Amino acid sequence: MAVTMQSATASVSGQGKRLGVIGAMLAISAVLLCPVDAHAQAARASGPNVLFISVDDLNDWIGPLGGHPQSVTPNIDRLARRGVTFTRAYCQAPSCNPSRTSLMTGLRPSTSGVYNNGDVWRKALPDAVTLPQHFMLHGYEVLGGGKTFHGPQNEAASWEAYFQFKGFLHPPGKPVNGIPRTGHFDWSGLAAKAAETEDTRLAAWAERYLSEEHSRPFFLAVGFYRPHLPWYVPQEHFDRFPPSRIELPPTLQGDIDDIPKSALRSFRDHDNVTKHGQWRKAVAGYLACINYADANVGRVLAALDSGPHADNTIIVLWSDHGWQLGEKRQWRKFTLWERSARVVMMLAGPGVGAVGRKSGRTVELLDLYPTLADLCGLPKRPELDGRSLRALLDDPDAKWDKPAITSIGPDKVSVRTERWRYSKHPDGEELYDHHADPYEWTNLANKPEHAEAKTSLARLLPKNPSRKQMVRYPDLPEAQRRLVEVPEGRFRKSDPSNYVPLRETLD
Ligand SMILES: [Ca+2]
Repeated sequence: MAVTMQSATASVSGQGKRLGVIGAMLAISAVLLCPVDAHAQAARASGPNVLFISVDDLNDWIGPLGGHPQSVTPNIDRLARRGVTFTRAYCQAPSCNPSRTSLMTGLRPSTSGVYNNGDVWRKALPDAVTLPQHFMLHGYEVLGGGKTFHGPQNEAASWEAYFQFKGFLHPPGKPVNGIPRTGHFDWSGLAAKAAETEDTRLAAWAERYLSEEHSRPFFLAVGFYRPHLPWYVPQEHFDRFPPSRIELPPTLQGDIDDIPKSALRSFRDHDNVTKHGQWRKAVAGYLACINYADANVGRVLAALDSGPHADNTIIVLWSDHGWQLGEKRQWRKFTLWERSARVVMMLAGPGVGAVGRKSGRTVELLDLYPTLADLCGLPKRPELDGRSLRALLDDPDAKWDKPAITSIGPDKVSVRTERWRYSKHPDGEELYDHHADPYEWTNLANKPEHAEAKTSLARLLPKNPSRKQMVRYPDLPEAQRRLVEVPEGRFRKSDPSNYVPLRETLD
């Protein structure tokens, strides 16, 4: 941290000066906020490297999870063949900030009180040692890029160096889909080459790092942004998915009739999509973005494989939550159903013995923190809510009794076991039997024959979930916003022009 503050003041360019001053202030505030000991980096790490790749808003439409029969993800498929894929992995909250906060701090939303995108997680958890900080404390070189924490709430104190997105390309004349006042709920091919797009530039940055020797083991977080909206990626990816041949996700007439009202969000997106004849085009757009994301993942993995760290690097691939494309007339995330709560979670490399296997145990994104600490020989942090997956990485069918919990708030929460999903809302309940009903079409919550199952599932929900009052990001004074913007002076070895504030609002 002391190193950070020195370098943060040593900027040169005009913009650099501005960022340098802000950076110095931020570094000071970060030091105040962050309990990481300044001398702890003297510790020598000897564990394997970690390549920690995330894909924003990616649901289960990848080859190994089989969520959509037409998805094309050859690189992710290859990764599945060299590691373990968790087929029942779930987010702890179905939106970016609370999900990422939970993963990065190892704490449930019901512990932290961080349930919403606008909740300022660092104010809620001033003493939390984040996953990257835990690695930093134990001698790792810790770098990040793209979207790791929720965009506006990234923090300097968790990274030694960061690749910041500059701004994303948009097609001329957007919005393209013809939906009035659609904002970023839009889809289109771009005339640009992949190398000009932000995610591919991020991949190139990671590729360069992976091709070099480093004096310490590293923890490298690479956070791809698409398929987050808007769905603008190079046209070649759209060309693979002609809308006329695209299959829609399975739906059932009357499906929502047996659901508590508060479980559903607005039908506005779905009404717009159907009215403007965009359903197949939207599904094609999402598949195109997944295909683009897969290509970027492939670039990074190829660089790892051809570089000096190929044999000593744990690979993790994860997504922060799922995404709905018209199931139950819903779009986006923010719901407690399978398509919104199920995530991508795959591990490969040293410590992952069950090569090419799948595990159907119910696991959670917040298990990644204790798992990576375990695999790398770092001390356990007793405050964490998750559990190391190590046993499942050797035997995917090993005994396991932990269900997966997903929360939208203290009173909107869902538990998933291998067979059941039970959700509690302020105005009712849902119970689905996944053995018989993979699309969660028939709510069994009011069936007397399932009363016992329901009671035992309800017991698995968090007790006394946090109702702490959160500081909201929009209420932060201007000087504290981007409290976490990474100061330019911290970056090493890379083009400083990368390190400018985000221009697109991230949600
Ligand atoms: Ca239903």
